[in-house]
Amino acid sequence: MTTALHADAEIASQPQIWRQVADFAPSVFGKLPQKGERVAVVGCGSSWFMSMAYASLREAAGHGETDVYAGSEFNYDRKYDRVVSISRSGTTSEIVELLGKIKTPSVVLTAIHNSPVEDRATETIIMDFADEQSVLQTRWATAALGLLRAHLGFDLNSIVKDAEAALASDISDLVEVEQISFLGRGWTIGLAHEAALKTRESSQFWAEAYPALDYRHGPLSISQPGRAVWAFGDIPADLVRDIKSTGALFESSTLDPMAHLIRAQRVAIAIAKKRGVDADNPRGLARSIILDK
Ligand code: F1P
Repeated sequence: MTTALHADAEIASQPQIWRQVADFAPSVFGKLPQKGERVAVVGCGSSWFMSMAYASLREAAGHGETDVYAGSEFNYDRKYDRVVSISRSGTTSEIVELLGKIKTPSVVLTAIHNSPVEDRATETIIMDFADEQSVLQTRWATAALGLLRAHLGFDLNSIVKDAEAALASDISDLVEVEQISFLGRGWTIGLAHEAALKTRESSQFWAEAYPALDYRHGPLSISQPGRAVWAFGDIPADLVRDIKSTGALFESSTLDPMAHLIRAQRVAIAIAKKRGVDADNPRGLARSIILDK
């Protein structure tokens, strides 16, 4: 399949969307957790992985203890000052249910107006300009994480050029491999999971994700010529050496890791096209997962 997908345009729009997020962000900073608050971040699928990245960044930035949960796995016995949730659709069952149950002040990031999550959350941040037509989340995920990074003091405009470089870069070698293991450390572990989800969702491709140092505790056995290991952010030199000695293609980048994720999004779509599958409508997936009661 060689036709243009919604995902192609949505991936390509990220430099512009990140600029919009940078402009929009200060208007909603007051709805986000204050420094020192004990926070839980929740989401499902891509929104969970962006939650993971944010939780790690927030705690590392000294803003306070920040736990992360898949929407279905929230620990209702723990005490938090605020719950941050991410849901593009605003209708994902686990998030709707969670926000309905908790008494803790909450804020939800969503792309949709008048959604069930808005009804239940204390505060809502709507980024309708980052919504997508593809079922596959790409620019929504980076817009949501970008907003949260901006609140932690990061200048999103400073990485727009990295996003442009990621869009212009050559991905041809990566499209040829039969398997990719994505690695990260700290906040980039969430990006590794998101990259692996993207390739699995878009084309049923075999991809895995690990904290970089844990990759040596078994999964490295997968590594061989014709497969790739992809690091988001820096990983130790001796681990790079061990990966390269397996003959796998090693991918790393000096770009900001969120911009490096754009390369993974492009690889996912290119593999889907090569396999003749529709990346906009992944097998077995809907824009929003609404569970039966
Ligand atoms: C979360 C999600 C997506 C997934 C698919 C189904 O949606 O799991 O990550 O790709 O679109 O829904 P949301 O809660 O962010 O709308």
